[in-house]
Amino acid sequence: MTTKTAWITGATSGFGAATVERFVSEGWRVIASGRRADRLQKLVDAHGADRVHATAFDIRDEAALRAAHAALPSAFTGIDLLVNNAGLALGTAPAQKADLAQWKQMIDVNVTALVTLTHLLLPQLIERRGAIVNISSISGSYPYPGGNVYGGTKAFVTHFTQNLRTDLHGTGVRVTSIEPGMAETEFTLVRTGGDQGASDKLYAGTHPITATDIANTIWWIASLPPHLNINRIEVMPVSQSAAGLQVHRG
Ligand code: NDP
Ligand code: 8X3
Repeated sequence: MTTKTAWITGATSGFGAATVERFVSEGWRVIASGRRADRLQKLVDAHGADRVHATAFDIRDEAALRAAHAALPSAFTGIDLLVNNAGLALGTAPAQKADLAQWKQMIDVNVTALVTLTHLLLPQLIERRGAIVNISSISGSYPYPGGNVYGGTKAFVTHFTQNLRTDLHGTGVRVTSIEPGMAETEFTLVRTGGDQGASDKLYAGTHPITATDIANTIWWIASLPPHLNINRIEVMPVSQSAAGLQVHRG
């Protein structure tokens, strides 16, 4: 059987790191990207350079992204699956109190970098009848206080995914949006600027989604027979559900 290759962005932590483990354990080669080179190196040390190619760069830097692609070792150049996972939320303030720089950073990573890498890889994904899995979020479907631009970026990811699917009609390329709810990773630590207490408090007693749960979901989608496409999948912990609208009486 030919060894397949996945490019997994945001591989230094959370969903991305767990997905690297799952795909390597299934015999795939993985291109693992993220900014923290030390964490990527640990993946290489654990699995070997023939299985994991680590490439450390800031995904907002288009020149660095293109250079990373151009520098792929020959064994990793045939990419069968792109997992657009790198992303972040910054801040929980209402829009009127939010930091514009944080809004722009979320758009740069969650939207601009995602479409840039997708555009770069589309020709070979079409050639190989490959697949794209975009990590969106329930925040793209359900508004919540303080979700403002983060939810907006994920609504983009969800809809871009479905538009990609339409454009790729007939190519054999599979495209999926995964929309997870509350999952315990470094997500809230990042969102709160490093407040471990706030992160622990959010997840306490909730039995949230784990990174492994999402890695298993990505693996399930990727390992389905090639005539099946999961368009979108929303995943929540049992402890989370949608709540109603709000009314202000002045
Ligand atoms: P983590 O914070 O644990 O992981 C985020 C990953 O994104 C890290 O590997 C980080 O790498 C990478 N990343 C962030 N900014 C950049 C950048 N500028 N350049 C390169 N890589 C970057 O969070 P999760 O695993 O939870 O998040 C993964 C995805 O899942 C995100 O898109 C997130 O929005 C989404 N999501 C998360 C949910 C949750 O509740 N946890 C629920 C729904 C969706 P590094 O810092 O090393 O660069
Ligand atoms: C992360 C899920 O609900 O914290 O995308 O926005 S949520």
